[in-house]
Amino acid sequence: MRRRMAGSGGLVPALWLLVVAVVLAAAPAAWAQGHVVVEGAWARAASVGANSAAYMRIVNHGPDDLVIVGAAADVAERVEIHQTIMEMSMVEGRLTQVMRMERIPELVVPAGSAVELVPGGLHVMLLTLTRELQEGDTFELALLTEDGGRIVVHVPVSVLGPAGAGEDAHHGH
Ligand SMILES: [Cu+2]
Repeated sequence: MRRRMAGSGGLVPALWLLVVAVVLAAAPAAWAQGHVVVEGAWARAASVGANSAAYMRIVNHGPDDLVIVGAAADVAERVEIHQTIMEMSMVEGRLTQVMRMERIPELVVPAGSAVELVPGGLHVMLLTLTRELQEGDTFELALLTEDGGRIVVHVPVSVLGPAGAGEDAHHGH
């Protein structure tokens, strides 16, 4: 009796280790292996010390929602996910529509769906550039996912936006 208990007790932890190893190996690789496609990425040219923003279309072909909890790039002191809000506000005694940006803690791209990051909407904010972003430059931006994964995007710098970006946006359905 005692011997049998000891035998099964030794097997269970070994199985758990195997399960944990498989999950750790599968989670980040899933995003890197084509479930997520980032299209039309670009960032606005700006000088050192100024702010800029990166835009793109994130397509999630996976079976699970993609939850982006932040972003990282070595071209700015801080990188945040922002949304733009239109508000009615009193300006010099007149009710005026005012555009305001705020940081969002997470950006969800639903399974089988896409989210557009565009000027005047969602964007990746690059706060206080540590490097000048010039037309023709490219830098690496990592989108950080809830499960600890990184989606690395090579972002070209542009003054006006990528040629044909407007067309990409219409391929939706
Ligand atoms: Cu912003």
